[in-house]
Amino acid sequence: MSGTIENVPAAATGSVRRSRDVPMLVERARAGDHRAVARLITLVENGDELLRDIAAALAPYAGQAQVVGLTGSPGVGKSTTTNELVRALRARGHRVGVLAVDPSSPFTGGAILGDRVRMQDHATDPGVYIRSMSSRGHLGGLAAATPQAVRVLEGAGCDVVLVETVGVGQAEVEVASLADTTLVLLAPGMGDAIQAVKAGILEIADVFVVNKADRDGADATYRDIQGMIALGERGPGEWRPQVVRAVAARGEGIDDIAAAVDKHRTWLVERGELRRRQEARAAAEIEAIAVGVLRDRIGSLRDGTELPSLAAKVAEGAIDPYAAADELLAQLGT
Ligand SMILES: Nc1nc2c(ncn2[C@@H]2O[C@H](COP(=O)(O)OP(=O)(O)OP(=O)(O)O)[C@@H](O)[C@H]2O)c(=O)[nH]1
Ligand SMILES: [Mg+2]
Repeated sequence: MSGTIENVPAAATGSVRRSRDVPMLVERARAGDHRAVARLITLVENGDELLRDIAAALAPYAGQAQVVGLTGSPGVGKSTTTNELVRALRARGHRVGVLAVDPSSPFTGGAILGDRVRMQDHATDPGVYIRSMSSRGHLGGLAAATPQAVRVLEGAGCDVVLVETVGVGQAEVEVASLADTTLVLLAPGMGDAIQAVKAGILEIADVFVVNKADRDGADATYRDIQGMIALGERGPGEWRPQVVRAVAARGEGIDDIAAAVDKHRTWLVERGELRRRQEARAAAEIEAIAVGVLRDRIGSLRDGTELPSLAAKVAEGAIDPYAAADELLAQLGT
């Protein structure tokens, strides 16, 4: 596969300014030009005015990539596992995209560097795209930018897109909902199994990976999580989360992880659940975009007379804020 990937000079992709350049840029990305892919992701990340054209050009490729999310506490071994999964997927001849997403901190320079270093094995492989994203400078937030970045990688012909997210707060639940299959990584001795349940992670995990199985306490973690899964209620035919042990740092257990992902994939397809998840994601995307448009319009009314005059009426007690909001919405509809 890598033999068919051609290199296009930087100048050819660096000058995209107009709508009519977008289809060409997408074509280059599909041909395997890494710079074109990088440029597209930067444009969608920045909420560029070409975003609509890019989305339109990428639309026909929707749903063609398998999206796999990896989440878990800091340092649990997500990047190491991702790196090994990329190796396994490349051995099968797949083209692979990796998004390393850090929703927690605006200062992720270190983390990005760390990810890059650990995935250096694939740096020169033309069949692998690796991209880090942090919340810094994102218009509309990371939750808005990440699905579009996945679409770029999908449009670029990636068979599999791996999305690594640090498991802090609720952000990873949001980003994990991007994935067809979500892997939750745990490590022994971190109290992770308990925390997993608290953070609502149990609901989003399709596969649990007990990584660092070379460490003491791995068996206990494995038993804990199995116990919690056993307690969970599920109807007949519902997916029962798989639990896999791994020592990602030594490449052990990676085949088992890949097998669990395959098994889940088969279940998704057989149950019609894959399409259901894709549609749920599309609904969330549409909603987020529509809400964004509405917010912008309301913002523009701030500068006009409508919102300030309504605010004055509410402040002086002439009308209540609900009635004022109705008036504002009626104004938007026109
Ligand atoms: N002992 C042991 N160490 C591991 C294993 N897997 C990864 N590590 C080490 O754990 C550390 C963190 O690994 P990463 O892959 O960067 O973890 P991460 O979850 O991506 O970390 P963040 O992205 O910073 O949240 C590194 O020093 C790895 O070498 C393992 O199976 N066993
Ligand atoms: Mg990492």
